[in-house]
Amino acid sequence: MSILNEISENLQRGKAKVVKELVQQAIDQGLPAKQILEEGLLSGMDVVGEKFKNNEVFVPEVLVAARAMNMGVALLKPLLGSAGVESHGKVVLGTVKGDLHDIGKNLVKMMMEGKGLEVIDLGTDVAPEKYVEVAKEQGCQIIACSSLLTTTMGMMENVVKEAEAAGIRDQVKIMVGGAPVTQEFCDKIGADVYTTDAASAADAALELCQQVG
Ligand code: B1M
Repeated sequence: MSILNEISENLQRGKAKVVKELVQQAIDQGLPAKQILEEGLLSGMDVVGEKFKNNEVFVPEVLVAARAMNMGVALLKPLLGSAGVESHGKVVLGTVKGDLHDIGKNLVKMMMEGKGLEVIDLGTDVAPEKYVEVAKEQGCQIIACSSLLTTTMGMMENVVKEAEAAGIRDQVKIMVGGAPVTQEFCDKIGADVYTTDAASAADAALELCQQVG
């Protein structure tokens, strides 16, 4: 098995220490950082994402795989910068104001990063103005909002309104998700994309960034 396959396989099994060692070996062998990232780490995370979507693996497996990916990425980060690898797009992500649930949001972040997107994570309890301020300052193509409470999901409509008021509504796509959120709700508040799970959110975000260019 090639070292890249080994990285991918071990990432899928959540073997963070082994992934770290293998990534270091691949670097020492002179493999390009971009290739190690794409054919080793991201390809492994893709498999995990698909399995998660199909209910073949669950949250704990995704979290350990993501931890393994992060350990590998940490070694590659300085090299990727110098190799001129650009991110596929920029997303500002957070759980809406009044809501402290972050497990799903963190999964969305990991899946998006697994697709090569740059994610600015504002954490939880994020005010509508904050998403918009950061999207504007950082030139994000996407604002992504998570909500787990029926009492806080309405905040997503305020994010849409705030983006309109700030004059950036035609420059950003607004993605929404979380257990109580539905396609109908997304349409009603004028957001752009609703997805049911983190892996689908990452697929949709990549597609949106590719459309925007
Ligand atoms: Co809370 N909580 N909680 N809670 N909690 C729920 C959500 C609840 C359904 C439990 C229940 O009553 N059955 C209920 C909400 C009821 C409602 O609104 N209808 C509830 C409540 C009421 C509360 C409190 C108000 C309880 C209280 O204090 N009285 C309180 C609120 C605090 C606050 O936020 N202000 C509270 C607190 C907490 C804890 C702090 C204890 C803890 C959160 C810890 C943390 O997140 N760090 C917690 C937990 C863990 C839960 C449950 C048990 C699990 C949520 C979770 O993480 N699921 C939950 C019950 C349940 O769901 N079984 C519950 C796993 C996670 C992977 O799923 O986040 O849905 P989820 O993410 C999914 C999708 O929704 C999607 O992707 C993920 C899967 O791939 N997704 C997106 C998420 N964001 C997305 C964004 C996207 C796309 C997809 O695009 C941008």
